Amino acid sequence: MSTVIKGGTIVAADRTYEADLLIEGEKIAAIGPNLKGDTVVDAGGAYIMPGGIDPHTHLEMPFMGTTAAETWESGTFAAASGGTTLVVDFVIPGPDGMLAALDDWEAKAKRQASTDYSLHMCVNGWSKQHFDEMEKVVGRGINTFKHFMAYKGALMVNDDEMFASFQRCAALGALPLVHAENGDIVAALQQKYMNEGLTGPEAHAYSRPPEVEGEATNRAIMIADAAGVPVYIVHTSSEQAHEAIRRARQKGMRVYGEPLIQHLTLDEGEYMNKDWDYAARRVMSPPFRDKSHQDSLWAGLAAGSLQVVATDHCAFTTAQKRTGIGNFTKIPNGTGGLEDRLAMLWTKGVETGRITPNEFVAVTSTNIAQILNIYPQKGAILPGSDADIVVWDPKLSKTISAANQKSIIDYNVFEGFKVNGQARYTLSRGEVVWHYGQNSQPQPGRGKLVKRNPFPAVNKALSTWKELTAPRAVTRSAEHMPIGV
Ligand code: DUC
Ligand code: ZN
Ligand code: ZN
Ligand code: ZN
Repeated sequence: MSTVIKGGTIVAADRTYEADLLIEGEKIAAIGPNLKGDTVVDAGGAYIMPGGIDPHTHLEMPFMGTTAAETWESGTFAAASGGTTLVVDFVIPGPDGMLAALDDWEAKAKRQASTDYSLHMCVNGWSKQHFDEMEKVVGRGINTFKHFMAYKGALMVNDDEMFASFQRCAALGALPLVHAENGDIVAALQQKYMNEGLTGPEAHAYSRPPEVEGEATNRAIMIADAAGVPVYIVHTSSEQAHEAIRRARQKGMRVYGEPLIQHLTLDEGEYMNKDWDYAARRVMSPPFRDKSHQDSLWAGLAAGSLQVVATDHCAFTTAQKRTGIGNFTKIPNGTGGLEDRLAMLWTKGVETGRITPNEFVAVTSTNIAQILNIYPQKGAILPGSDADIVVWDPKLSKTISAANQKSIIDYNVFEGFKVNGQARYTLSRGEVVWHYGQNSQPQPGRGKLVKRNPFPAVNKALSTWKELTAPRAVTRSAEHMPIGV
C-alpha cells in the first residue's frame, strides 16, 4: 500500500520546496517530482509539514483533588484534527512509585490513543527508590524527568532533591525538565491574598508574579549547571524566565525554553473578567502575563532563544473549576490548547510576520524532536522518517468554538478567535487520521508508544562543568553524592 501526497509545497525547518511525497507503509519512501502511488492525497495550494509534536500534555492527570477531564481518546482526536501527530504526556508517580504509574499511563494510552504518544516521568521526591527506579524508567524509553518547583506540599521538590535527581539524570543520559516557579513564595502570596479577602481568580495571577518564575528559572539553570546536565524549562511565560534562559545559552549552556500558545496569545486581563467562570477557566500556572512578556516570548521564538511552542493541555470542566469558588487556591490549574495550537500560532505568528513558516515547523515539531532524541524518526520530512504529516491549508479559516471542537471540555479559552489555516489532512504513520470536513474520528488504540533513547553526551554538555569538577586541593565531599543513597 502506497500513498502519494501531490501538488503541495514542502515546508521543513530548513527550507521550502515543491515536491511530491511518496509513503510506503508507515514511512516516507521518496520525495521528488511526479511520484506515483496507490492512493493520492491532494495537497494543491497547501503546505506539507511534519506533523505537530506537543511535548507537554496532561491527559486524565490526577491533580488538585480531581482528574483532568480530557481523555486519551478525546485528546488525541483533538490533536489529530489540529495537525498534531505526537503528544508527550507526564507520568505522575503515586504512592507505589514511578514504575507502577508508568504501567498505568501506558495502559490508558494504549487503549485509547489514536496518534502516537511518548511519556515523561515526574520526580516528586528523593530516596533510594527514586534513584533505582529512574534507571528502569530510562530502560522503558523515557529520557526526560520533570521537576515541579511549585505546588508546595504536593508535587514540589526542594533544591537538594532536584540537585540529586539532576545528577542522576546526568549519569543516565536523561534531560531534566522543570516547572520553574518558587513554590514557597507562591504559598506565601496565596496566604496573603486569602487573608486579605481576595478569593477570586484574579488573585491567582497576583500570587504568581513573573519574579517568582524568574527566580526559579535562574535557580534551576544554576542547579543544572552544578549537576552537569542540560535543562529544559517548561511553560516559559515571562521576560524574567526568558532572560535567564537567554543568558545561560549565551554562556554555552544547553538550556531550552518552551512558551505555550496560551501565553503567546492571551493576557492577564482575562482574569479581570467579572464572570467568575470565564476567569476561572483560564486559571493555569504560570498565569497569563501582560503584553511586554508576550512580546519577549515572540522575540525569543524568532531569535532562537526559545525553541518550542507547546500547550500544557490540562483541561478541566467548568464544574471542576467551580470547586474553587470562594478560594482561588482550589481552582484546578490548567487550560486546553492541543486542538488549536497550530492554527493559533499560524494566525498570530506566521500571518503577522512574527515568525516564518520554517520557524513555525521548527517550533511546533522539528526542534522538540531533536531535543527529545527522536529526530528524524519524528519531526522531519525525509526518506525513512515516520510518515507523520500535516497537509496545512492556509485558506481554510474558522472561528474557534467549544461548540464544534473535538475536545470534550465544555468551553475553549480561544472561543471566538478567527483563525486562518487548518489541517486539510493529518497522516499518522502513513494513515489518514483526519480529513477536513469529514470529521471522522481515528481508531482509538491505533497510536503507538514512541520510546526515546538516552543521550550519551549529556554529562559532558556544559561549558562551566569542567571548572566545577576540576581536581581541587580538597577531596570531594559527601554533598556531591545523591542524597539518600
Ligand atoms: N500548570 C497547570 O496549569 N496545570 C498543570 C500543571 C501545571 O504546572
Ligand atoms: Zn507546570
Ligand atoms: Zn504541565
Ligand atoms: Zn478534502
